Amino acid sequence: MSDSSIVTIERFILEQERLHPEATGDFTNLLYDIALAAKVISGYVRRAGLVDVLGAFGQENVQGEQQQKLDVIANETVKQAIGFTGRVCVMASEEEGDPVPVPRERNPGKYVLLYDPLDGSSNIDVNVSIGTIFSIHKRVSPDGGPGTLDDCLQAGSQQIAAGYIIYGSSTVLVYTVRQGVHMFTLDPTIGEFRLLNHNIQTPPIGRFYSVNESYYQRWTDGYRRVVQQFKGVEDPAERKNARYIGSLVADFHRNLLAGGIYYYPADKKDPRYTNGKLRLCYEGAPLAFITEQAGGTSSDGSKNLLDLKPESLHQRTPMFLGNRNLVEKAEEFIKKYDL
Ligand code: FDP
Repeated sequence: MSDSSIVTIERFILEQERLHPEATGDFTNLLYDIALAAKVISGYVRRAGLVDVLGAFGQENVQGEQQQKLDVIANETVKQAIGFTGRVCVMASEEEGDPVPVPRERNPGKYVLLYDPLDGSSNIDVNVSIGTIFSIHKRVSPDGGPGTLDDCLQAGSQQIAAGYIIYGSSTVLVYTVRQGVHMFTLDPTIGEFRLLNHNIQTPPIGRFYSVNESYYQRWTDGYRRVVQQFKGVEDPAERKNARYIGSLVADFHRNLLAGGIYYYPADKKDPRYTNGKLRLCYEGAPLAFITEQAGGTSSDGSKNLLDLKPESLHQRTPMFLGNRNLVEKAEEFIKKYDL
């Protein structure tokens, strides 16, 4: 048995905290709280079909999308696991219209949590991998008072941590605190996340491209050229393999480990998606932060996603995530044909 097989997330996070003698432990505990929420959500996902958690909830979320029962359960789980601890001053969820304040009876803490409780939820009923994504900032509003919208609307470059949990063939938690990207698997026999891999670097050569090509007719010329490039239309040596699950965390995770590019373009025909479908705060910024730490990069077509300061909580943005050379190649085409 290798040593890494007995490193739990608690031990790993604690060892990282020791590198910062000034740390109060609040941040470490916030990461534990997230791991706890992940275990609870994983429990629901694993029992899907056995208990009544599948299917539509019967309401639309703030994005006008059908909420699934598991979306609602996951959202409540994160709120319950984190809202009462006094470690955050405000939260923002993809499933909620406004920032989620911490309960009145709790002292607001110094951190801000933004999260997508269950990404890819349209896949729940067909047993495809889904995920939770999170992003942590330090508050910018004065200590002690309630958190504000400004705390939530910070550029991705200001994140102090980001991560995701993928509920797939196993439950895997990936996170970064600006010191590499680390990956843990939930061991169901002991109920603990165990270290699987630390300091993950994405392979230098990207093997995959991931995009929903059924929207080809709705893309600008630049986005079409990008996909032609990855199909090897001009130069067969540039061809990549296509892989698209349609569940962002799963698509991102595969490309992080195997190398590749994920992209979700702007849609020039559907007025809801003129800036693409995915959200900057809950999807783009945290995944951009992780990809950057793993040696990749991100873009909205011309700017690094981490440099975008959101103007609203649920702002959407086109996005490219993955191997640096592939993202730069995509930017080149957008610049040449669209700008
Ligand atoms: P979903 O609507 O199932 O929640 O976050 C939005 C998202 O999933 C991503 O996980 C996924 O990559 C994308 O939508 C899939 O959208 P398309 O069906 O338009 O490709």
